[in-house]
Amino acid sequence: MNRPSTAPRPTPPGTFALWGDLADPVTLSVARLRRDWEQHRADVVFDCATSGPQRHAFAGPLLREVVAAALPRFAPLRRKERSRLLLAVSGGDGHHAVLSWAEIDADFGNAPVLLATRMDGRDLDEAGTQLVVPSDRCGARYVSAVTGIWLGRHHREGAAPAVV
Ligand SMILES: Nc1nc2c(c(=O)[nH]1)N[C@H]1C(S)=C(S)[C@@H](COP(=O)(O)O)O[C@H]1N2
Ligand SMILES: [Mo]
Repeated sequence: MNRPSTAPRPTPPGTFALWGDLADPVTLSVARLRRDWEQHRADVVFDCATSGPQRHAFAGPLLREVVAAALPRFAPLRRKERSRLLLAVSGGDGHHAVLSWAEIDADFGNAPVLLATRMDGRDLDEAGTQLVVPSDRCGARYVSAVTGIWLGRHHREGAAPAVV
């Protein structure tokens, strides 16, 4: 963790940028997610406010393993430093969802959040990876066609606003 990187340029179709408070942003393809990390399965049901319950079968690596392996300097952070990390996941259509790192960290919430390489028997190489949050009841954080994942630290700047 050191100097902030700038926002990435648009990535090639089906790929996403991993960037933020990190020395070296990387661009990852679905093929690389499949090749370089163990694939986990998740059969999920989530609810959508507009279209009702959806059932899907996903496979892909754990988000925490991709972030930790792609950014080796991150791994040695102590638990107390990890507790203020944030992740923002962006779809190419402008849909965004945030997670706290602690939700997925094995020392904290340990949620098996995936970056899918496959959905319902179809590879996602062309569409791009999809965030899979099996512990969510609602589908809004299942961001599809992911183009960016930002990792950053919360910074408290100045005094808290006065309570009115
Ligand atoms: N990129 C992107 N991903 C998205 C959304 C979106 O608008 N854009 N909508 C979310 C919402 S609200 C739901 S309920 C699910 C819908 O999943 P479905 O395609 O299986 O219905 O996708 C989620 N992922
Ligand atoms: Mo939804």
